[in-house]
Amino acid sequence: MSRDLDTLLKEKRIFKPSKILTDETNIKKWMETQDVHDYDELLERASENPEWFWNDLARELEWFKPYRKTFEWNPPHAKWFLEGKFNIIHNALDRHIKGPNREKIAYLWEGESGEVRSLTYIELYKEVNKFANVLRGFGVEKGDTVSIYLPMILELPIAMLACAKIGAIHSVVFSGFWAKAFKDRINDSGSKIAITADGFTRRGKIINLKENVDKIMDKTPSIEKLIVINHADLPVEMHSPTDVWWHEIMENSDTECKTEEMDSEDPLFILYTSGTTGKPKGVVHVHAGYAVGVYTTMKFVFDIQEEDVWWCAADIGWITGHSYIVYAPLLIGATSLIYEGTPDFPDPGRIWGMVEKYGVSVFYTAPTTVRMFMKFGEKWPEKYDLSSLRLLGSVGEPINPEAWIWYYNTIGKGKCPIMDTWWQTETGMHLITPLPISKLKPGSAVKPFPTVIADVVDDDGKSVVGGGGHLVIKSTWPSMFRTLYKDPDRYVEAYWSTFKNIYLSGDVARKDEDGYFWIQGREDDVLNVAGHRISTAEVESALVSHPGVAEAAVVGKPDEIKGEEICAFIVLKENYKLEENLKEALINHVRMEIGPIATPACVNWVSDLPKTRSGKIMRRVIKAKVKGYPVGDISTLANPEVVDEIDKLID
Ligand code: 6R9
Repeated sequence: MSRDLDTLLKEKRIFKPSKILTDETNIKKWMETQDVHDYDELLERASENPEWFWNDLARELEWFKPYRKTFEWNPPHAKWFLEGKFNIIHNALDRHIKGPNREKIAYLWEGESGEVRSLTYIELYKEVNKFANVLRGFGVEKGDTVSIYLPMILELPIAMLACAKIGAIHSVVFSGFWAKAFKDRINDSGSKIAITADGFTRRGKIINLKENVDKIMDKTPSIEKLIVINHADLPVEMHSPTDVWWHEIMENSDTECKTEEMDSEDPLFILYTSGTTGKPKGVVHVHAGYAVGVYTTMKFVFDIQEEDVWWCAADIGWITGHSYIVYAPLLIGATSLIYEGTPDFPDPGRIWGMVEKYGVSVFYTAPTTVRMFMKFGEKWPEKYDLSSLRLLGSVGEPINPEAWIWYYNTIGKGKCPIMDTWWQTETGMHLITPLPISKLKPGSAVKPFPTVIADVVDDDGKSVVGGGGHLVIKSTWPSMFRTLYKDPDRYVEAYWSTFKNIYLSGDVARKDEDGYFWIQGREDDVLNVAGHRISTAEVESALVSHPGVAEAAVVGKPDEIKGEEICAFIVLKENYKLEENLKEALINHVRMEIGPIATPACVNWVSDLPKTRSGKIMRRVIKAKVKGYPVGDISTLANPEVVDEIDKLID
C-alpha cells in the first residue's frame, strides 16, 4: 500500500457528480421548490436562516401537536421544536402502516451462517407493539430506562423501538463489550429491565452472551427482569424469577399498542461513549430534534429514494447504527439490510456477494473496512455484480485519499459519489459532509451540512485557514445531544468550556482555501481503533487492575488498516516479569475487562514511565516516540533515561 503514498499526497483531483445524478437528487428537487440555485447559495441561506431550513423539513414528519418555536439556543443549552408533541415511533412506524409503505420491507436480515429473515413495515410494527406491551406489563413507564445487550439481530431494533414507543429510554451496550460494561451502564442508569440473547457466532465461533451476563447479574440490584432471546439455540441457565424467555412473553402479547405522546425534548436514548477519563459519558438524545436531524440527513446526504436498498454496515451498538440503521431509514420509509456477521467471513467476498444478492444501492461503511478489502485485492469485488450501487458513504475515521480512490473505482466503478460524513455520538447526525451535488475531494469531508457553522480554530479560538487546529461547531443543530446522563457539569466542562459556548469536538482538522474540511483525528486521549472510540484511560485502568501491574500508559500506534492500534507501556510490580505468558494474560485481562475491541496490539515493559517532577505521566513523550514525531521539550522530565528505553522498544 505504501508504494501509493506519493500518489495520495499529490491527490488533488476534484470529482464532480454527473448532472443526471444531481438533477434527480432529493436535495436538488428541494432546492428547486425553495428557489435555491446552487450548493453555495444553499449553505449561505441555510446558515443565515436555519429556521427556514428546519421548519420545512420538520413539516414532513407528523406531530401530535405542532411546535411553537423552531429552537431556542442559550449556549450551551438548546431546545428544539418547543412545546411540540411528538414521538419518533409514530413517524418511524405508525404513519407508514396507514400508507403505501405498509407492505414494504423495512428490514432484510442475514445471519453469519447465511440464514435470512425479513420484516415488512406492518410486521415490524406488530412486533414492536407486542414488545412494547410486554414492557408495559413489566411496569416500565415513560422516563424509565431499559438496558439492552444484543448482537445484530432483528430483536435489537424491535426492543429499541418498543422502548421509544412507550416513552422509555433505551441504553444499548455494544455486544462486543464484555458484560462488565453492561453492568456499569445498568447501574449508572438504574434500569429495571435488561435484555440479552443466549449468544451468537462471530467468525463461526460461539459467543455466549447469557453466560457472561449471568456473571454480573448479582451486581445489578435494580434489575427485576432479564429478558433472553433464544437466537443461537445455546444451552443456558434461566434463573427464576428474574429470567424470562422473549418468545414466551411475546406469544400472547397484543399487536396493538398506544404510542406515548412525548414532549419534543423528552429523552429518547442514552448511548455511552468514551471520553478522556476512564468513565464513559452517557450521551442523551431526545425525540423530536434527533428525529428531524437524522431524517433530513438520510434524505439529503444519502438521497434515499423509494426503490433504494440501504445498507449501513455498522453495529447498532454504536451511534452510526442507532441513527442510520434504526431510526433514519425507518423515518424515511426505506428498506434496509442488516448483517449479523463479519464482513470477510467465510471469505472476503461475503459483503460484495450480499450487495449483489440484495441489490444494495446505497452502502455506508468505515474506512477501516475499505482498507481491509483493499488488502484482499480487487479479485473479490470483481467476482460480483455491483452495478446496483449508486451512492457510497464513509464514517468513523478519516478516509485516506488512496482508500477513497479505491472505494470510488473498485466498488463504485467510478459512478458513485462518496459521502464522507463527519459526525459523533454527541452530534447524532452528520455535521460535516458532502451532499450528492457537491464537488468531492478525496479525503475531505467537504463542508458543513446546511445550517451548521463549523470552524477550525487555534488555541485562542481564532479561525485558521490552511493549517491544523481544533474543530469546533458554532451553531446548534436539531439532533444535538442535550446533556450527559446524570452529569450536567461534565457536559459543560468537556465540550463547551475550552472556548466558551462553542462546541469542542475533540478532533483536529484543517480547512483549505475552498472552505473544505480535512479531519485529521482526535486531539484528546481518545483512540480511534477501526472506527471505534476507545479511551486510553479505560485501557490503562483495566491494565492496572491486574495484580501484576503497577502503572500503565496507553497510546495509539498508527496502523495501515485500523487507523490506530492500542500500544501499552507498563511498569510491573515487584516479583513480576513480562514473560510471554504474562503478556498474554494482560492482553486477555483487558479483553475481559472491556471487550475484544480494546485488545492491545502490543504490551511493552518499562522500568518506569516518563514523568514530570511532580509525578505526572508525560504521555505525549511516549506518543511522540510511538508515532515517530519529535518529542519536543522534555526539560520538565524527571527521568529522561526512560526515553532511551522506550526508543529501544520501538526499534
Ligand atoms: C459517527 C461516529 C466520533 C469520532 C470523531 C472523529 C471520528 C467520525 C469521521 C471521523 C474523520 C469522518 N470520525 N467520522 N473522522 N472523518 N468522516 O463515528 O461517532 O463513535 O462518537 O466517533 O470519530 O474522530 O470525533 P463516534
